[in-house]
Amino acid sequence: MKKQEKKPTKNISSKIDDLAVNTENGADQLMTTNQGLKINDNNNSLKAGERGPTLLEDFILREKTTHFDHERIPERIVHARGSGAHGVFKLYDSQNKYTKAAFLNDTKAETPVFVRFSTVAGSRGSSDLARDVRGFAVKFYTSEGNYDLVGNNMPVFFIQDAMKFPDLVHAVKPEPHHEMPQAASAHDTFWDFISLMPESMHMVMWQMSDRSLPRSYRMMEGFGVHTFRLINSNNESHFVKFIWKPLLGVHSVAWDEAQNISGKDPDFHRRDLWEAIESGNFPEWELCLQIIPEKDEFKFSFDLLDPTKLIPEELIPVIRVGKMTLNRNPDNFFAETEQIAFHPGHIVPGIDFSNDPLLQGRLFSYTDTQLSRLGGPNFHEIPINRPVCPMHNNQRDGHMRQTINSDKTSYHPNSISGGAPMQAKEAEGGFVSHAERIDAVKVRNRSKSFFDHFSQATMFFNSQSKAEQKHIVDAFTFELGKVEKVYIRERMLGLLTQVDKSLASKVADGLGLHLPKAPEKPMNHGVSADADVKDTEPIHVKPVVNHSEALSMEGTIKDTIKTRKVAFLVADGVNDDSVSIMKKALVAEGAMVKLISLKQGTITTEGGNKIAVDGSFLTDASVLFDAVYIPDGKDNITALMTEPDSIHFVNEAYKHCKSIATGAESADFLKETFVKEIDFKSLNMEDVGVNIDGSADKFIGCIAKHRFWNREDFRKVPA
Ligand code: HDE
Repeated sequence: MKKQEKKPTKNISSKIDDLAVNTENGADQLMTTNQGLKINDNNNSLKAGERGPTLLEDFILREKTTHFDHERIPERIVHARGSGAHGVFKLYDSQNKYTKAAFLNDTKAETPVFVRFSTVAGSRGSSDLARDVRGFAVKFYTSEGNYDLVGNNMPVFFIQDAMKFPDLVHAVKPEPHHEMPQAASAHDTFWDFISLMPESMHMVMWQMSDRSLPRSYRMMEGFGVHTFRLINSNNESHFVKFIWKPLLGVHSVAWDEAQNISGKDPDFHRRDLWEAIESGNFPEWELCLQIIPEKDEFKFSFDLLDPTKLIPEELIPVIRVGKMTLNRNPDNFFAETEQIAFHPGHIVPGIDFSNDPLLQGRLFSYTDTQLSRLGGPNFHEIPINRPVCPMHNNQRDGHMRQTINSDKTSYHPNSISGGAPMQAKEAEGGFVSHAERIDAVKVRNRSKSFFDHFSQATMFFNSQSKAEQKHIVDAFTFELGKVEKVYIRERMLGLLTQVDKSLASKVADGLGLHLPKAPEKPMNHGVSADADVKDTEPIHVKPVVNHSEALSMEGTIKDTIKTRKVAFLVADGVNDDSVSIMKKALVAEGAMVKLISLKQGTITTEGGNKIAVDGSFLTDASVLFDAVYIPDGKDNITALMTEPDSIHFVNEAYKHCKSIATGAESADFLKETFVKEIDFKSLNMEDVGVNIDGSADKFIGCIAKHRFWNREDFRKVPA
């Protein structure tokens, strides 16, 4: 793969590059100790005689070993596994009506960004394809300081109050007695907690949907989740929700496929992001805002401060305000992706917080966690975390301090340094918190406006396509099927009846259980310690919108095959034109083609040409591709027909509802596969994503549709 020329994203990159050390072409660079002493022998330790014991004196061995022994830092308590990239954000139109934030005012500015995508529950070395929420954290290096939009790929969260976060994370992480299962929510402690926390039902619907199995980080939405505030230069405030929309559309894989990918390539998403950027296919998202005037704060049947609620786009449309493009891979995973420190409290003038109790709790946690993860209070000096604007204050010293402050004063006010650094007036860009009027009694309580736990869960379910609903039923049946304690399964069924009766009864059927007559009481163990739980019972309201189109992936962008991976199954005797014409057509549309054969090396075509293959049935699998094509050529077909791995390859692609194409001659191959089960007499082949006439146009149209989930209605294919 051609390495892209480095495209530095201005300030942040040049700052990092200043400190970058690259020994790749350093033929004249001699190896030294960390003190600069040239090393003469890096193969042997210092011993008393050739066969004697190693001497304690060997400071070179000790320095090397000591550094190695301390190369690991604690992984993130959540979101430990992640992948990052550099890029830029460009604004379409000034948003000065709503905010004074410079990067949302200046349409000429190219704001450098670093994005880190992550799974939540798994460890650093876990698989990318776990059924999980994905983190979507963006650091904007703005002219007014770093702004972090630390979101997820789902618009709501499990809990309403930060007080419950350690409980939630303890419940989902591997169980403490045997540290199982890794990167999975399908176990007793998670569902025990969820079944006692009705407020989590909306989020759990998202988590059990295909949204938790993205095809690619590049094909995920991002959400700020909480309601924030935008403040304009007149100090007027609007509430806002932040959303990222990917220009390639929102797409997912099948659960069976996800499990196979975890084995075949646990780095599937990381590799996908890396390769897309290296090959110049820069991922893009539009930043969208949902703006709510202050006067409308109480207009909705749900509370804007409740992070288990979204605002349907039917009620508040999204405004697309700018585009983010990721255009450069990190130079060093540890230095950048691992050491980046996000914080929802990193804001700039023009952006402020709402009183969402989950957001408020996050404001403490993120700095605190970096103290142990990155080893002290100076993590802002790590190159990836530095702001690109000037930074001065009187904070000093601490572990691993990099800055050498040469001035005498480190206090304010002072006269010795002429009063510097001075406080910035508001007109000079000084940050002033929004002057929200608060006149309240100090309480440890939850607002009753947070007590509707089901209506949006129902709205989400109603908004899904038939196939998506089926996947949700399957996901609940799988996850609860892994729960050992039957009373937890039953309690969950009780909650599901509150979301949708048909969903609950299908899951009950799959688990071989009866639906409970009524959900277990009290339902709100999570909300109040009060013995009289009457007041804390969830309330039932009708979904504010019955069907919200943006919640389903069915209607997403499906007009491009850019970066889609297509496997050509080939063997000796393959027809030259059948390969080259199809390949040319697909590549012209931006797809990536790989020739897969019985073994690696070269094959000889019908025309006697030798062509190199890109992989074999041993190194590659259908789950790593979006579509599969079997070109013409008599000998090619005979060889493939007698190879069980090629038949499995197509059967699996068929099972995962991917596009399959053949030439007119190679259509015979499909007789050996489950494709033969389709009743083509009553169905149009393109409606089920199978093309047997070698037409590139039809194949391209089908690949763009992503998947043909309707195939799941036909005969089931064994894995
Ligand atoms: Fe986080 N979260 N979180 N979170 N979160 C962390 O910070 C926390 C929440 C999110 O790529 C930690 O540096 C609390 C919601 C992302 O580095 C930690 C609460 C949302 C990332 C932490 C929440 C998120 C984190 C772990 C409830 C979506 C990864 C390591 C009050 C809007 C950022 C770290 C990256 C990471 C705390 C809830 C998103 C422990 C206390 C809601 C994307 O500080």
